[in-house]
Amino acid sequence: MKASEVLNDLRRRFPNEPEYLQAVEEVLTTIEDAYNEHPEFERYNLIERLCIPDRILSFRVSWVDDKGQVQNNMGYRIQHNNAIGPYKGGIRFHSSVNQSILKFLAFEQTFKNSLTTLAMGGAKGGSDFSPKGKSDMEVMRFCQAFVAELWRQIGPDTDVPAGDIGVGGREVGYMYGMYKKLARENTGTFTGKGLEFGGSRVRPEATGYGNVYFLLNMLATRGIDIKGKTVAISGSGNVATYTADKLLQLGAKVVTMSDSNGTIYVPEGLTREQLDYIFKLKNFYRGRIREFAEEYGCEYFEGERPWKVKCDIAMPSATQNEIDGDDARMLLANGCFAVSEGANMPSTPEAVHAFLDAHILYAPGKAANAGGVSVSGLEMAQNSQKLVWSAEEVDAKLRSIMADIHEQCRKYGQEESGYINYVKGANVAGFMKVANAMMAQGIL
Ligand code: NDP
Ligand code: 2IT
Repeated sequence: MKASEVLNDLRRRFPNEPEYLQAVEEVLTTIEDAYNEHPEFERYNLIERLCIPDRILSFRVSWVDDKGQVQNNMGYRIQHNNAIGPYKGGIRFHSSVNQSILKFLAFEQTFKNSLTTLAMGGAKGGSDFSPKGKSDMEVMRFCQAFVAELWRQIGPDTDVPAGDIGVGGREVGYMYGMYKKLARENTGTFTGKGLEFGGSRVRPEATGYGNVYFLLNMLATRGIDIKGKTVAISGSGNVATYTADKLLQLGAKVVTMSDSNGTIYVPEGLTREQLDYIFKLKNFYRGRIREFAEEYGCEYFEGERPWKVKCDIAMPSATQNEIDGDDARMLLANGCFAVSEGANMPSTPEAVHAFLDAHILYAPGKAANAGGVSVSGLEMAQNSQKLVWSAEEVDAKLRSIMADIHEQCRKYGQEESGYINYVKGANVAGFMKVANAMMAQGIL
């Protein structure tokens, strides 16, 4: 089947999975030329096999809340493709989680992991459980119940989960503890673990730092210095806070952060003390970003996203489809010349086209946020070696991987005019590696 026929077929078969179809459509429309150059791919029906996950595990997770009530959530693990290495990808705990969202994330992860230069296949998992407002004990009981079901399906060379929205160091610790008890081994089947029990230095920072390193590579193609630039960030979780941290180190001005209730606006740029406050607010008190506005008396846009403020650079770091066509046009009208995605698929197709048409520097998540899973890959390597690398060593490897990903995007995405279409570059580079590995291994 031709790529466009596969897409139509998937639309017919999975009509209720809009996020999955959105992610697939973007990839299939950009790899079509590369695909057509290889008639053997069509003979092996490669695209369809690459779009449909290897398997979808879904299960009920029952746990007891602090009031003694029994709660039931859905749990999932989507093992999308393991042509180049063990299944690998995060776990998301959020009330919005459903099969479509996890399928899009597992699909994207396959291409992202291919770009990292490391040997990792793609997967994603999660639950419609929300840790927000839950006690530590409730979160622990939920994580244990989730893993009591999942543990048989994962392993250090089979499938290695990690964090994502709603899953940070606390949740990974609880899940890994339960996994270890059941599997009776210490081979590090989760990444994002605490430093005391097999975690890697720089893993918490890796997605945010990696995104800034990717941005620096993009800016270098136009001779632009990051120093003094105004950056709008969305989110205030793991990715957003470490993006802001690195930007502050480099002398950029971070003017917004947000959560699902609203956006804070600090036109003069966050200070180091203010960023530390946000970090504590979110990680220890598990509070709302509104509380920052109350503490520092800055502007707060209730129920709004950051994209109406004047900025040079936007780094969406919250969730999918958080920049729509209107937001994108507003950013462009305000002079934004670079967008580097910390979140997965934060821009709608209309927004992506607006950025590409305007020829700004635009990095899709699967390239720009690959630093997180890259350092997860380095955590797996350290666990296998039973060694711990220094922060300097991990950070240097992260920088070099992000530069490598940038180069792959340039190689496959540079147009005759010189403009680098990072969407095309990332998709074609990610696709070719997985496709060649699948061809070499036969029909499975
Ligand atoms: P966190 O849970 O640490 O933070 C998520 C942030 O995004 C919070 O501020 C949260 O606000 C906000 N958010 C979540 N859902 C929504 C929503 N529906 N609408 C508005 N705001 C929302 O997650 P991460 O920082 O880990 O993840 C952020 C993004 O980065 C996700 O897209 C994730 O897939 C992606 N990513 C994460 C990686 C990682 O290593 N952690 C690696 C690569 C990509 P609130 O508290 O109100 O929910
Ligand atoms: O989207 C992602 O790349 C992640 N949530 C991190 C996955 C990982 O295995 O570290």
